[in-house]
Amino acid sequence: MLQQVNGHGSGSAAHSGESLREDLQELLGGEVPPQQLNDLTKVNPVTLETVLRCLQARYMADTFYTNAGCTLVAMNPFKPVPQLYSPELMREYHAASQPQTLKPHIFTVGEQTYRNVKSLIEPVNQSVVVSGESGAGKTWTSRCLMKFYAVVAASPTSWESHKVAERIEQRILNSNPVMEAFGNACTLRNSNSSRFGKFIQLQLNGAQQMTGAAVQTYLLEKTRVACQAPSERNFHIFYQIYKGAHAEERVRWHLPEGAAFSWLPHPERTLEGSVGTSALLLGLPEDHLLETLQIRTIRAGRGQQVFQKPCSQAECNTRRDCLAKLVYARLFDWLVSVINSSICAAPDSWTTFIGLLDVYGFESFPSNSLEQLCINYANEKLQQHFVAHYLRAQQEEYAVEGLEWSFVSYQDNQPCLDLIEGSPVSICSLINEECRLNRPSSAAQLQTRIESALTGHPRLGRDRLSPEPSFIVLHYAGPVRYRTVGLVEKNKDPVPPELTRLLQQSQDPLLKVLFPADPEDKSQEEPSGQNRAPVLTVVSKFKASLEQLLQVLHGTTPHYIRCIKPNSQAQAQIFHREEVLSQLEACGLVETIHISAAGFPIRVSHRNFMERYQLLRRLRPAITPSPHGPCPDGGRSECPPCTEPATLQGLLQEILHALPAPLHCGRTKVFMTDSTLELLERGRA
Ligand code: AOV
Ligand code: MG
Repeated sequence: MLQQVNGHGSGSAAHSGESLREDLQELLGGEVPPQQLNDLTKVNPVTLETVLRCLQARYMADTFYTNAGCTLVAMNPFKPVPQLYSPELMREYHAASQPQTLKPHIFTVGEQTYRNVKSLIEPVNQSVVVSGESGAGKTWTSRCLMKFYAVVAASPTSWESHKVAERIEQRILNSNPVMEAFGNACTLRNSNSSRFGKFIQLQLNGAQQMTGAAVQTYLLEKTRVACQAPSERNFHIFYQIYKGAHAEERVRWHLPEGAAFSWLPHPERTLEGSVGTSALLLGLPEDHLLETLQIRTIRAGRGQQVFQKPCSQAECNTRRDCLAKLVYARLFDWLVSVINSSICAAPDSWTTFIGLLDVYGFESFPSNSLEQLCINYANEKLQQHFVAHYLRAQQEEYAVEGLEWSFVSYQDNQPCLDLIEGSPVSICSLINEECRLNRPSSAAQLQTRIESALTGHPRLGRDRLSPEPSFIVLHYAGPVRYRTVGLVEKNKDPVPPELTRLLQQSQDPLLKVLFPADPEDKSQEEPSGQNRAPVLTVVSKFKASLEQLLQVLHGTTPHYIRCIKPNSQAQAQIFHREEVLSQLEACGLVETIHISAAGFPIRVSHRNFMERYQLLRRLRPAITPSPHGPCPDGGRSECPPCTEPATLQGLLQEILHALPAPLHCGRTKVFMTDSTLELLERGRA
């Protein structure tokens, strides 16, 4: 399996194939069959250093996937590896009687989830949570998994229905490039960085064929439309249109060859006079557009009289940017709804789903604002889901069920979440409070309040040398410094009602759909002071949508893929130990391996176990006699919630005696490893 390294690493990262082989042998204590390296639970002893060395050796030998107990570690190859994603290989994993025995791959996870939707694993719906920092390979992984399901869950044999199935699967896959065009952009970390979160629910019917899908998106980074950090870019779609338009389209869209646009960063070009063109393209009268951008309408005073107030140059610019963000955000939502209506299955045509979660990864830039706070907050939430679901719940359940277990301690990120979203005081609550108070010097006030209310919090830091007001959050994946200036305004995300009304008057067919006229709208102008409606802030909305997502995830059996970025230059064959180490530490991989190595990931209620494996009793002679005795607490009479103790006990005893693999009976559930489940399933089959 270890091939000669065919590239050149840099500096200390470089390794020859020979020394890697030696490393691995030393690590594993002599000549060990290569397949044992496939799972980090087999590395002995399991420490950060040994895990790191094993991953490095595998990476340099072009082996990018490694099991780590319940999770799959996916190293980004940063080069094309087409043979790793061929339809033939997909079919091989699909056809395997025990896919876990093949080389670790995302297809193993794909196949496992696909089999689980029909098995006794509770709950039946499955989810794959793909995590990792920006540029680690989450979107790539999700795309490959979708292709995998499109192949293995393709439907039926008859030509008619095959055509229908193909259409649906193809449509689902085709939605990817469209969404990436509008929602991805080049950042300092990743040239195809997802600027929105995505949860796609692949819907399956009783015969496990994909009948449709539903996409849910989370918080598009719409500020990018009007403003990008140095060396970053706007959403891909603008460059694609610019490059792909043919002559006639260029005329129609006012896109002359070599034209300059201030929102599309390009080093050589400068801008300048576009109101007329904008008005034309927006289907609005030029004077009306200009007036709305330049004059603010407000109501003030006791009688709520209407005033018109000219805007300063800076205010005009803000209104212009706001208009662009408004149009783009509605366009994106509309696009998602169009995609959903073309791929969604009829409610009665599916029974189970496999959910794929691909969100924006953890980010830390030289300057970080509300966008990064939300992105990193989402990543904290997902890490907590993992901690709660796997590291904590798994171990607590062993205790409750009466299994013998020595507790493995782990890094809990709850304190960081308390700092960000907790009550009564947290960063989010303080930002929201400043929005509500609507004070002129909100950034300074916010800085003071964070310092007075939260200083001393174990996850809050301060950069005393920082030239601007800021605070540091010590995230699970590393510290991030956030600028205070701009947070409150971005959180308010104010949309002057005149702008919406302006767009409602557009003659453009698409804008008419995006901004339908609202006959009920009486609010002709912006109310002032006390009359403002309470604002539903960006973080409040985001928090609510994250909670909804976690609810969905809680109703599924989760599977975790940890994408790791081997270097920050996006180069093949370079493994930066420090960078990988901090990613391994951040996600608690070593603890995960310890718990997985000793644990029993499969748990089935007594009743389900009975129903499914009853028939194995008749097959007893077909099962090899056991080298080990009965389970210590297996099926004894003290299984109170079991409805049929005697029968269960009998069944368990028989199976336990016959099985060459561990099976443990808890108070209400039977616990086992993947390999035991596989064995039972084979017996059944
Ligand atoms: P991300 O989704 O984790 O970042 P991507 O999935 O976009 O990262 O991966 C970044 C880049 O790495 C891709 O554009 C590919 O060039 C390369 N890459 C990733 N996985 C593979 C693979 N398996 N084989 C070959 N190349 C790969 V972000 O969305 O920024 O958090 O917001
Ligand atoms: Mg991505």
